[in-house]
Amino acid sequence: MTYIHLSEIQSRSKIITARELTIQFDEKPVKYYRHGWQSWSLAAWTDPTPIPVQMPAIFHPLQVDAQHVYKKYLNGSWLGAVEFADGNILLLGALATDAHVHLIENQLSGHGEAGEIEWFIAYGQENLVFAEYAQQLGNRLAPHGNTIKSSAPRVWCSWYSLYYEIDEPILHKVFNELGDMPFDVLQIDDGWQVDVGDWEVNKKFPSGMIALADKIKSTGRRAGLWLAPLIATKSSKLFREHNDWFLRDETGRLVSAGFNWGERLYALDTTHPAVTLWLSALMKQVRAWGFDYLKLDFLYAGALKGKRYKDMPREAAYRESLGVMRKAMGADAFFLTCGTPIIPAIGLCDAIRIGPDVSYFWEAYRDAHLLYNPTIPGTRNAIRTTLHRLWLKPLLHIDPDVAYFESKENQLSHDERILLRDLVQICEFKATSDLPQWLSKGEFEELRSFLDMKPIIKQTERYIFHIDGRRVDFTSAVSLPKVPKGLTALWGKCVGWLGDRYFILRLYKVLNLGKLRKRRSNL
Ligand code: 9PG
Repeated sequence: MTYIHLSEIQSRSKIITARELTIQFDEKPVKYYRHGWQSWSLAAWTDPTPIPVQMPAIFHPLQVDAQHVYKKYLNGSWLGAVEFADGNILLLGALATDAHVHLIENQLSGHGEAGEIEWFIAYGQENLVFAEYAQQLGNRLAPHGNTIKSSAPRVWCSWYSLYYEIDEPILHKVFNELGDMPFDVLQIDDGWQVDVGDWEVNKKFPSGMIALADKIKSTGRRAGLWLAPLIATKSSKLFREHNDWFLRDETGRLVSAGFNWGERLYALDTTHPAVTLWLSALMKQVRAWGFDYLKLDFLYAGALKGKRYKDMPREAAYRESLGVMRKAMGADAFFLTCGTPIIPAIGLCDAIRIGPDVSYFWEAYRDAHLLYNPTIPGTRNAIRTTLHRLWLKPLLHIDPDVAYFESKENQLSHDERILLRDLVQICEFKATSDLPQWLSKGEFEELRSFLDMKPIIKQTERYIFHIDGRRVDFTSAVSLPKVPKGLTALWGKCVGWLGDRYFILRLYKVLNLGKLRKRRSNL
């Protein structure tokens, strides 16, 4: 165990190799920077007090690092920081995978989960400290130069308007009506596949995947496709036919990868030689269809705790699987990672989703106040976490998720929609799912000028930016809900309990699908 006192690092940064490391300071911190494990997990400066364990627990594998979620003290993945009364911060960050940081009273500590690693420690002004950490991460995880090959693509993605309700005629209609809107990529999201695990085209696309990619390419754009290659639903053929490919714990039980699509999810053991071959073949197949922009999602599954075919640390195993997929898809493909543990993805992909999903609403009372869940889709959740991960920008393209322009099917206020658009401009990775059919003439033109804009961005305070000289204040999006007390807390527990029941989740899925179909019928 290595001990350091803050006075030893003031005014210069340090890199120390250790498995366990503790930095001691005398003054009580005023804020704590917690950094969640994967794209959707919370990242934010908060009061230095623990927050409730988010509910429902069934979602833990896909929303947080399930290994640490019940810890009573403040903790985060790979890095943590404290802010002192004078505004200076102390950051402790791992320069490797498989590491965790925690804060107990006046001690910020790091723990290498798989042995000795390098730790970056710096004290000073927030922006400088994070910039230096990003640089050091880049030196180690992207040593051949960062992966930013060109400017970020402008993407139309099918998810946030059509959700699962995509089919060939609807997408063709959208592609035609987008006209010459300056998108570089048209990306098909979830809904084209037979099942999660069975990456073959379903009946809604009778002309097949090659024809779909051809249709996109005929509009002069790159064809993009969503896949979740490291998970499978219980009902999939993959799960039934290759049960031995899935991750199990020490006792031989299947490891849960959470719940979605009204089903239990399981994770592939990516170190199994047959799985590696299957993943490579899948990437090559998708390229052969004509897609060269790949949004690979639910990737956390590759880094869950379990007993692997090859005995290696879980995040190192995940990183290796990203390398396998990258190699198979080719360096010329654009690779967006989503639902991914953050640090292990650096250097292997072109872009990374750095927050939870946006939504056509700001915040849901049930999710924010009863379940205390900041990872569930919602625009406020997305803005909060994305803002706190902007420091990753020098390393790779950062995806804040889509912006909205339509007001027809949207519950966001005008100001909320603008705030989200401003954040998207700051990130530079610009996408929307808006259907041309939903956009008024004015909104259609707003979208066009948004895509064409290259504003000058200046940050003057933690949450204050100037976009082409216009002051933008993100403060309204960053605070966390009040910790529920009394009856609200009790009611929250009940809702959380219900949310852990499979039959309730299945019922919820059916009701939700009805809602989505109704939205689509408004075309
Ligand atoms: C497709 C979507 C979209 C979206 C992704 C991902 O349960 N969850 O916490 C949860 C979070 C996000 C999520 C799905 C479930 O969305 O981020 O862009 O591709 O999958 O299913």
